[in-house]
Amino acid sequence: MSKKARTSQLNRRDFLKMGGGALALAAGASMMPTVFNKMLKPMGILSAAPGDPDLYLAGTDAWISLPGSIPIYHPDPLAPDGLTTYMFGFRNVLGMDQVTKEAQKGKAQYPSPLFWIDQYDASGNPNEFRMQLTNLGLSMRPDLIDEHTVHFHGLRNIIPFFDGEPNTSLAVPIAGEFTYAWRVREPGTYMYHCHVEDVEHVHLGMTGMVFVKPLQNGNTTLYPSGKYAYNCGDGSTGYDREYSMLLTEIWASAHWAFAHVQLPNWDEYKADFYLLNGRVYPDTIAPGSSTDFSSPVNEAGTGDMVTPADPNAHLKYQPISSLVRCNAGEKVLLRFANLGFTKQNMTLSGIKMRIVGKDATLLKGRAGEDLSFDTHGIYIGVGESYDAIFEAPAHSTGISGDAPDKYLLYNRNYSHKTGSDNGGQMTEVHVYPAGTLDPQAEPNS
Ligand SMILES: [Cu+2]
Repeated sequence: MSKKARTSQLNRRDFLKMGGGALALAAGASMMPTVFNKMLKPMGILSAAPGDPDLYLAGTDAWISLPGSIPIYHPDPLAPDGLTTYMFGFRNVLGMDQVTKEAQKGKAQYPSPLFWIDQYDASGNPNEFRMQLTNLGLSMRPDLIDEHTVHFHGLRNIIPFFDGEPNTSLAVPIAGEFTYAWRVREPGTYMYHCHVEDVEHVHLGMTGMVFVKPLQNGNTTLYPSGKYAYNCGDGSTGYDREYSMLLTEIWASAHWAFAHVQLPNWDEYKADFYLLNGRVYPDTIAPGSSTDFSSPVNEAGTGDMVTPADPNAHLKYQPISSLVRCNAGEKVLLRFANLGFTKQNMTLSGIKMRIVGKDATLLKGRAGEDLSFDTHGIYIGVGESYDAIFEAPAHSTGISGDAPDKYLLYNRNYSHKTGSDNGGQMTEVHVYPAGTLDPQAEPNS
């Protein structure tokens, strides 16, 4: 992604004219007095350097589709046709005019948009990533005036101001605007989520993944693709294709409760659905939309999410596919993260994975010793991330012809896959004969 030129400063006269806190109201928002007081000081400081955002998220609500039936909660009788489950979430509104942006209220996606950042290079190109956040309110719950934030989970050296934890920082009220600015020095796999009422807003769906790309990228002498998970120095984290694998959960009655102006009792938490990138198998292997957050593709005219072709129209607000496609001999990076409330084990049957990173840290010791390891399955705790690279095995040409060989990637806890008739955290790895597929254009494609 190319960096845009930034207008780094409001001029001094504009700043004095508007006054610190008044900038919070620049979008024409009317706010609760308490919210205004809370935001007064920080907004004035931040808005001195607005710049163009690399990504523009809007917090709102949504309906998604999950299979099966759980009387009386699922499908929710209030859900629009073809959809089943009430959610909170984010939506990428980059490039939309004000009217189109506001029309996205009630049209969040799940999980939240995937995005990626180049590692900050203090001596070279200063790469500062800017994420603007607004809050469109909740279409189903006009009585709830919850704020939203973005907490960049695992980001080191962050100042509280950009941390998204609302008690020590600030949060964005309905119609408010705030721009986060990050310089990330540690490459790896991260996640993000809203931190307001975080059990609620995380469980209701305000969760997504972030990749930080290492400075070593572009160096083709260590690995031909020039793409690496980390600054490994030896090509050991080189890969040809990469896939986010975000693990989350849905407790149907809690989602029903929010749609029906009730409060769930979180003591009774029991997930009904275990999701991979916001879907359950076999929806996980259905095609997805583009993940290029810098030029989001939306429905012409309305700015709504694009409706997938039949038979996948029900996945309109669940745009991320988990189908792994690769050529024999290629290296594939699986970026796992868990933002559910339960530890999981993801197992790849028939192919060894090499775990090269954990929690955005290369698995090398202080003296450079190799701490990576081979495994078929990896336990992923809540809030943890793992980077796994596998080499696609030879294709069984002669037995399958040109059809891909298929391997399963699944949660080995079978109770998380069956129960009701949902399929859970499972997807497929399709290995094609060498040279069949073009190079990957963007993650998860
Ligand atoms: Cu929120």
